[in-house]
Amino acid sequence: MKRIVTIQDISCIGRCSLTVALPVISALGIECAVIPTAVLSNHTAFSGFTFCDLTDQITPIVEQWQREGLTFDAVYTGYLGSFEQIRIVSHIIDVLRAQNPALRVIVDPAMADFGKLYTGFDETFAREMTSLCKKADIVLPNLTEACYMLGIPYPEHGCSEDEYKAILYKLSALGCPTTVLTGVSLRENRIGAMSYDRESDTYFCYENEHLAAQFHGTGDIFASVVTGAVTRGMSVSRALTLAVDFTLACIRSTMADADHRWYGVNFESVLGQLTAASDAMQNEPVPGENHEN
Ligand code: PXL
Repeated sequence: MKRIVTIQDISCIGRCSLTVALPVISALGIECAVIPTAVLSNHTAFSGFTFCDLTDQITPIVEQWQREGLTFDAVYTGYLGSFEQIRIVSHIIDVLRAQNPALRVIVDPAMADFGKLYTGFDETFAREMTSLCKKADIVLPNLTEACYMLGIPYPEHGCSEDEYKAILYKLSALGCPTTVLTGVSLRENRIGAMSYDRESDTYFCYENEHLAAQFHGTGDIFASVVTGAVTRGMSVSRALTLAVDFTLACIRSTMADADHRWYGVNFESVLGQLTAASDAMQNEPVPGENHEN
């Protein structure tokens, strides 16, 4: 079984970061190790929150794993709370890559959405995130995060296909071979993701229905599905398709629940779709793709 380590906060209430990464990656048939970077009472979109910083735990946890001889197939980073955490996580990527040269590094620069940075972040932090993206195999910003990382204005009224492509191309110049932009909408009532693969110089886009609702945590769900799927050997384009469809299923199930909560999506009721996708990957290896035995 593949093993991933995900490095991000645990928001005790909020259906984001570790509380979605763990179930999603597990449902995809992968062992999911965690390094919690901070414990928050709830995510930062609530009116207030407690924050217990765990920066000093990150390196000792990894050093102990080194002593045990534990290795990883992938590292997936999400919300990080400080410059120091970015620096430490960047070093950990070097250490784990030295141990496993085939390590896949997936970076979700979770720090902004809907044109605004999350509480507690500023523009210099956003620029610093680019240093982590340089070490990644796949980066998955939304449009807001991409604009902050590139230091360009957020296009309030959306983008044309060429504008999305230009953003992806500029992001890839930061040094990451595969860049994925989430929240891409080329056609009315459609939304999805677009990727750029630097080696083959090709773009890929997949959209599905755009429902008139916005929920927190969907970026974390999307990134967790992509991470799990590519670690299981899926191509990036198939992983994006699965992640777009699953994120839509989460939003649908949330909207169908009259008592739904504002702070996150009802991913629990559709998690079986990922278990099914995981079983299908086991049973129907796709020719030319790097599948497990
Ligand atoms: O979903 C991203 C996220 C993760 N972690 C924390 C957050 C947010 C978004 O607001 O506040 C603590």
